[in-house]
Amino acid sequence: MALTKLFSARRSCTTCPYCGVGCGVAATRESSPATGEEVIRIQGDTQHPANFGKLCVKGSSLADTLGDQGRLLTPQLHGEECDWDTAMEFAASRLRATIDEHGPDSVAFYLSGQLLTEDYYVANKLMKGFIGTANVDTNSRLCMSSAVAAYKRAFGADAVPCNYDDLDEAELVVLIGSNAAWTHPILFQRMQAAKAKLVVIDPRGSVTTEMADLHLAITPGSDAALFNGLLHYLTESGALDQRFIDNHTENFADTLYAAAEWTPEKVAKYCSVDLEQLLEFYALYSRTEKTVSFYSQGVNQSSTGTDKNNTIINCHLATGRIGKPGCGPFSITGQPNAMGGREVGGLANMLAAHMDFTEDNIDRVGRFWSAAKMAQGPGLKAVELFDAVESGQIKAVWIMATNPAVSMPNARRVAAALKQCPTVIVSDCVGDTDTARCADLLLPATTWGEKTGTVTNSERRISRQKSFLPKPGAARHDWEIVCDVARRLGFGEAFAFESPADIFREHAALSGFENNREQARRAFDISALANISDQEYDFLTPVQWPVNGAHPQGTPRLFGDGDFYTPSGRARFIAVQPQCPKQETRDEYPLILNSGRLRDQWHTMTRTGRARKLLDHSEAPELHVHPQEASKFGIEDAQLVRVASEKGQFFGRARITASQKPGQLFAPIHWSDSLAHNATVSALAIPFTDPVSGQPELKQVAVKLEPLIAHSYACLLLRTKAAEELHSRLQAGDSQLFETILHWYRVPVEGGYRFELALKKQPDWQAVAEKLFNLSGKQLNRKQLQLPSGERWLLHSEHMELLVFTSAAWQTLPDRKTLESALQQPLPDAPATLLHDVPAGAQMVCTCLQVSRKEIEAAIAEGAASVDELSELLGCGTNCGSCKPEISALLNTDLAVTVG
Ligand SMILES: Nc1nc2c(c(=O)[nH]1)N[C@H]1C(S)=C(S)[C@@H](COP(=O)(O)OP(=O)(O)OC[C@H]3O[C@@H](n4cnc5c(=O)[nH]c(N)nc54)[C@H](O)[C@@H]3O)O[C@H]1N2
Ligand SMILES: Nc1nc2c(c(=O)[nH]1)N[C@H]1C(S)=C(S)[C@@H](COP(=O)(O)OP(=O)(O)OC[C@H]3O[C@@H](n4cnc5c(=O)[nH]c(N)nc54)[C@H](O)[C@@H]3O)O[C@H]1N2
Ligand code: SF4
Ligand SMILES: [Mo]
Repeated sequence: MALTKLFSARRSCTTCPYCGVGCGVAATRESSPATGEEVIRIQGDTQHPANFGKLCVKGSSLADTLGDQGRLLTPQLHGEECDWDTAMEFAASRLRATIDEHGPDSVAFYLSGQLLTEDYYVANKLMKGFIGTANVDTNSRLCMSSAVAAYKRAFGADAVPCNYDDLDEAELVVLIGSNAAWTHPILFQRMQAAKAKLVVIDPRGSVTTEMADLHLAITPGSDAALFNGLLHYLTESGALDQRFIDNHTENFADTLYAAAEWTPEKVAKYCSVDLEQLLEFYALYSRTEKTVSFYSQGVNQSSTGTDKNNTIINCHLATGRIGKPGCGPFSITGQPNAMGGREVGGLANMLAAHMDFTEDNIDRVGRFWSAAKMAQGPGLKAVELFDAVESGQIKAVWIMATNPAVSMPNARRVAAALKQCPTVIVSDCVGDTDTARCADLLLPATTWGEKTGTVTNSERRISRQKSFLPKPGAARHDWEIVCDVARRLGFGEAFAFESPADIFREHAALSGFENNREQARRAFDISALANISDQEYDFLTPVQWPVNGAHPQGTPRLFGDGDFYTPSGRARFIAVQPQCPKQETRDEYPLILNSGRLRDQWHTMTRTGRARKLLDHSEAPELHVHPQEASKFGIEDAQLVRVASEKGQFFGRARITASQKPGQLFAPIHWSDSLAHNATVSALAIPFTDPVSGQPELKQVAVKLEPLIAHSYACLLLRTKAAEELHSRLQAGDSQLFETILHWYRVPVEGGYRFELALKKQPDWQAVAEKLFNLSGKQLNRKQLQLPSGERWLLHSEHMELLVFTSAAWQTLPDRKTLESALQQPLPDAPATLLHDVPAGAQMVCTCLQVSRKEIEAAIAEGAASVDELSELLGCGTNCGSCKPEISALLNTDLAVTVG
């Protein structure tokens, strides 16, 4: 995408805005040889220790997600554009009035692991030190809070012991509830290169499990039993490190006692895995000293996620496999700055800089901040927070850099609660999101490429994000917006920051403030950075905390000395009684719905959804179903289906695949009401939460399934203006349209949008065209074609503002890429040609080089026998390599699993 108003240095080293791997990115301004315009070229930063120059498909497509289209460029008050002064006065006066009338606990902030540390720090400081409430929570509650709680229980601190080198050095990597091949691709590539044995624990098959030496497809939610059983086995097989247990831990006996009943036989039955395979895993773990457990949402997003995390940690403590190269319990973070949020105290139960709400800490932080009004205890956690919005206890909420109307469990109720909340402020870089539609005040924020600050990745490494683009429109940085409101609330002195560097220095100073054994020893200490100059901040080399007097160059690994942050200095074993998911299947809801990520999309698609090529891998909401279930419910591949729980419904296209187990379904989390009809998967989850961490159970939802029978299908190509008109009608639930439309989703294309519709009946297209697009009947041409598969017809306007293709079967509509070309160059005979075109359905495996699954399968049939051979032949996998695991899975025809 061409960008003309560029101003900064030619090459800028920054960090990827997506996953918690935290890859270094080099953004370079270049002039395009074709047009002479300046363009941004994105490459991996070869100097960055997270990725050494590599980027996955999302990172390497970053340039395609830039540009002003769809951006929120001016503040909007009640749907009308306004200036910043009006916007800020509204925000401050509403907050002030609410606090005056109902007290500080009637206001809340809901933040995000995608904010930079500096943004996060000022928001947390404003609420907890000056407004006087701890009602500040974050989407990390849905993501990492069980991992945080488990680390704190075990180590006395939220401190990740390991680093990425441990993945290189490990001889065994156990992935638990992680689809790393898709969600942490660059780390997965590192694991593959290191050739450690790979065991994957996941109820469903995925590209990650395809690459595993052993895949244990356990019953959903049964992980704690598996690891209790492992602890028991380690004891029986003499694999304990008794010295470590005696000298550096506590509570071992009780924990072992709780695990003792979990014999391999009992575990195999409980987890429904093959006993021999289970024993193979246990034996492998038992004999492999260099073991890393790498875990993520499959264990975190559970009503007993903290316990599950602790059962994993228990096994590392029992074998002393912690604090040594190639070892450790490695909770991998999802968002680019989930860690930074944890450091500043972005979670409602933390105060700041790894201090929680003890009297001493409240006093300590209060003195450091010269706080006007310190919060006196923990605030509401995400689910409680939105419940309080619903009940009216919270009367003003400010949401920054997250989309809770899509990502929270029982999402529709969250949206409804927001709609009736007296004051909702939303800061986002994009204007059209499900959450933005609930806002009274919309604030345009800068985003990646424009903003400046720091992020911390999964291995505690702090890196710089740097701006290389100007602020678009009237957008402002999140920290600037917060500080402006703070000043208007009368706290100017405490928020007189002039730059992110200023904020960072204060944050670093607080981390070291009275941080010692006598006062309050904390793991998070970056005091060595408290006095860095602006220039040093700008050129900060990525560094792992603690960074203090004792470790001025940072600390790659923690706990090597067996000294922990608990009062006794010993790590704690936690005795766990495994529990089933709270959302239990029953007659009416007999299936378990699992949800997660796709390879090429990021969350609610506000960024990745703008890059056309990232939709080639998967462009529509989908549902993965086992063949047995499909035949039971009368579902064919690619058919539209409805999944419903007692809370909501989800529509998607069935993908029949043996990678799913019978009784289980899987849906991607990425689509929302902004992009499709009934495609918000979190709307189905009942918000049961973990009692320790407050993290909701998102991975196991009891549901029912049924086919949706469409009368016919239509594919519409519209230029931007007409597309926006249709989109707003669809979103407003236009009853006339919905008399004929069963389901829709939208795909951005060059020059406009493509809408895919499943129809209840054919609408009167001429009337629709006239009403929506101001095209009179005369301007529309109609062409008809009788094919063996049925009648197919096309309606188009003279200048191709509108092209409609309809057919009885979705699969027989023409190839979409060819159709899309008609919007770019309206050829006089295009429509007729298009009607005859090849059918759709070629899924791209290699997004970068545009190599489809069909091409790869054909080459395999011709004799290509390795990924390398296919790469040489077709080019697939030669850019970012994110698709290599999938190519490898296609080569393994025995498995014949449809992945993704
Ligand atoms: N491409 C892409 N990458 C991303 C993101 C993205 O949006 N897109 N988001 C980032 C974020 S914020 C996060 S948090 C991470 C998440 O990274 P992951 O946790 O790897 O991703 P998910 O797809 O949510 O879920 C992982 C796996 O958990 C499995 N699972 C479900 N139930 C259970 C269970 O009971 N036990 C076990 N053992 N496994 C289970 C699912 O089948 C799924 O394969 O990804 C990050 N990376
Ligand atoms: N069913 C189910 N639900 C889930 C999950 C699941 O696996 N299953 N996973 C959960 C997890 S782990 C996560 S992390 C969440 C993610 O869910 P969300 O956080 O709700 O999703 P995002 O799309 O990442 O929302 C980020 C928003 O911030 C905006 N944004 C981007 N950059 C900036 C910026 O610099 N400033 C501001 N102000 N805004 C910005 C984006 O446009 C976008 O609207 O979903 C959770 N929900
Ligand atoms: S693995 Fe991909 S998404 Fe994650 S930080 Fe690296 S380039 Fe970005
Ligand atoms: Mo996440």
